[in-house]
Amino acid sequence: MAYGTPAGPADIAPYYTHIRGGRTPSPEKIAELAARYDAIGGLSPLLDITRTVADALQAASGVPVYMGMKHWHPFIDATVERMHADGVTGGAAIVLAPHYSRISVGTYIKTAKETIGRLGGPHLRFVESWHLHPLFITALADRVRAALARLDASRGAHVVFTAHSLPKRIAEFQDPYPLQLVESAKAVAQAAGVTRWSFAFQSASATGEAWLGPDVLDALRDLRAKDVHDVAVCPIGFVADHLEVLYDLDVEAHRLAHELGMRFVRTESLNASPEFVAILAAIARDALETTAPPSA
Ligand code: FEC
Repeated sequence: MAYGTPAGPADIAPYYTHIRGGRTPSPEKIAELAARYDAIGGLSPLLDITRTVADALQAASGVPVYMGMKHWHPFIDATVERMHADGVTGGAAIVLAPHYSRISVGTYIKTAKETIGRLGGPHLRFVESWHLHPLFITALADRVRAALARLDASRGAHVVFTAHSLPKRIAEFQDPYPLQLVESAKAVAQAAGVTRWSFAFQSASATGEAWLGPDVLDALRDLRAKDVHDVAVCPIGFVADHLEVLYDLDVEAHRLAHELGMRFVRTESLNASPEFVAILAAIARDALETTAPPSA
């Protein structure tokens, strides 16, 4: 399961409305979002990347792989319906986001479970988080090292790990999201032999409530004030190139770093790399091995 993305400009308004739980955004907000898609070439590559990952995983595992999206076609509920119609009785369900929050990964799972409840199957084993999977940590550590190699090591480069911000109210239900993010960042830094690193959130929405910080843009200003000139950003909360990586980091954060006189690089995303397919195959195998047989 993945986030979903508009398939064309006409989808932007209904997609945004779906993200907001059915509340239609103002024309100004829709225009702002359309401008961000324009700035990354018109569309996000997220759906294509996810489809390539699904096909590669199916080829590698020999098990049928279905793809369902949280906010656009093919929606998760339609995918579960298709699995049921195809006669699938059991399987593993993985969200392409490594860290669990009740209001992110939790809602993918809730949607799938509601559809399963309505149909009476298939029996799926849900993987809630995989943020410390050894193959994930190794793949990111390799990418951090490669990013640092593009900077001037003699100038004391700093790594900023980032993930999507969420409203601060998640603390009210002891959500594991912030802790899991720091656990991943710590493990990757250690595996890459990096000692100068920090964590920041990105992509907070202007919803009127407080969101988790520090924001990556403030983190960059802070580092510059501390005389850091070279920064590598690693979006540890995302697995693919999409709007939040290609715009919020590659355009917005990059532009700020440039204005501050800093050198800025971003780690390569896992996308449809063989390493990522291997990570998913390992997670799926573990989940399938522990799946209880479907009840008769
Ligand atoms: O490339 C694409 O077309 C899709 C990029 C995309 C990804 C993504 C991932 C996450 N989001 C998470 C939480 C929220 C919350 C709100 C929210 C709003 C948006 C908007 C767009 C958007 N998100 Fe997203 N998110 C992506 C795109 N996200 C577009 C609407 C415009 C805006 O606010 O910037 C606020 C909802 C509200 O207003 O009520 C909360 C989280 C993730 C990472 C985990 C995951 O992938 O599921 C958490 C990719």
